[in-house]
Amino acid sequence: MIRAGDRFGGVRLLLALGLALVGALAVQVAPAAAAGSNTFAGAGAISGKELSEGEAFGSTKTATKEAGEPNHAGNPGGGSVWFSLTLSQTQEVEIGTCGGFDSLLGVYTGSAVNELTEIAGNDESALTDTGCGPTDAGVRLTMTGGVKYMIAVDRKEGVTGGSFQLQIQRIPFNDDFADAEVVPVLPATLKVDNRAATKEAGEPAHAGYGGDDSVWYEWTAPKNGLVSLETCAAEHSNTALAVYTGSAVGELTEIASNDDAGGLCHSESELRFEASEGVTYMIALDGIPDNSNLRLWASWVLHHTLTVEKAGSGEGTVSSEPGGIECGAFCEALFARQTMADYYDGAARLTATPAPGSVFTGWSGDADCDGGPTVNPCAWLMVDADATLVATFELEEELPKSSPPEEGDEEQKAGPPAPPALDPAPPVGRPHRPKCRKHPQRHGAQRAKPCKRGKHRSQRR
Ligand SMILES: [Ca+2]
Ligand SMILES: [Ca+2]
Ligand SMILES: [Ca+2]
Ligand SMILES: [Ca+2]
Repeated sequence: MIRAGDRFGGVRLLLALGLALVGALAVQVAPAAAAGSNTFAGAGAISGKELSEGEAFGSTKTATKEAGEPNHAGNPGGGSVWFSLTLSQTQEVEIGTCGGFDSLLGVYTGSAVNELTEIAGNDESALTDTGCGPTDAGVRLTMTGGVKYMIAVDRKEGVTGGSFQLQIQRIPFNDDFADAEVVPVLPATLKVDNRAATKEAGEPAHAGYGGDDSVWYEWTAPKNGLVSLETCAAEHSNTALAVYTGSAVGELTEIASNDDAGGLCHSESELRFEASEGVTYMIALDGIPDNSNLRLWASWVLHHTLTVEKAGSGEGTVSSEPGGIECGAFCEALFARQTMADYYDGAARLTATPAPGSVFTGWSGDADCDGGPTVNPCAWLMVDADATLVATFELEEELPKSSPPEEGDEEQKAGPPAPPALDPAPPVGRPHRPKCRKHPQRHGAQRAKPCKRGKHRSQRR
């Protein structure tokens, strides 16, 4: 069945700088649920929506065969229904019928029913990605952009016809290892409809995953560094990821792989690997043929230096979790945003501890603390740069004292403004989190925890 793809509305803030490949393909084609026609001349035009959502329908029940009409798939048939399809660019596609009867399929070019050139025909489909039953018909062919193709669905001779769906899926350009899509620069979001992708002879099971709907990416590291790959934004998808070196699909060396990342990623995938300058990595993305809108997010794992400074009349220390900063003595450390959790929990947590007689009054500098400048500890939301965090400690005795106002003496009692009230520190392990977001890392505001999701589609089956 062709399924409506998951929709994504947001755009990752981080992509603004380095996004290179978003949707390598935008084939404007097919079906706003086009209806077939009994006559060749009235063929239902499949158009108006992306091919990935393509679906057309009709019924052969009362349809007839026209004078001069060819036998579809070599069978006399008797009740044909016609569609036309013109792609904007050349594309390999899979076309299949899905009905409750023994169907035939024919694809032609030509402008008259008695003057057609057969491009493809089929009776019983061996295709697994389209077609619903053993008597459904399906073909895989390359359609040339700008050419009008005529598609006939017929009922087999002597068979009672009925209603059917005509399913059209595009074959991803990077289905085969040899056609891997080159990823020129990180970070990148790689979008693909893998429903009609296939498994090649000799291709390994990625992360041990039994899927056979792989697409390939090729990326050459411009420098040494830690790289992150994840599909976690493609909600309700069961994916597998694997990274290899090697020049043939049957002779690969696995570098890293993951099937189910678990946690917030559910059955989607997430992995990291140490990339070496100049080495070409082959990345396989596999998944159940269930999502026309898979997305692979590839990025460097960010490492940035956080520098802590102290200000104010008081004394105190600042320490970090993970370790690295014990300021006074060590006021600078390198931190990595290692996991999905770091997107909203902060790359490091900085705790300010005032010395006796001093009070911590807040954070400043260009480091962004989750929850605001007075929450202690500070969960540092690393974005894409080194940052400085200033902890201010004031001597308790120098802080203005507040006293209850006396009646009729407001003006005299109005002293200097009171220091900012400290927000209560959140309990350890439960940092402040605003409302949830479906795709936190694609909103740039990396403070919100992803919303809880329901059971995965595959788990509901
Ligand atoms: Ca007909
Ligand atoms: Ca058939
Ligand atoms: Ca493949
Ligand atoms: Ca998985």
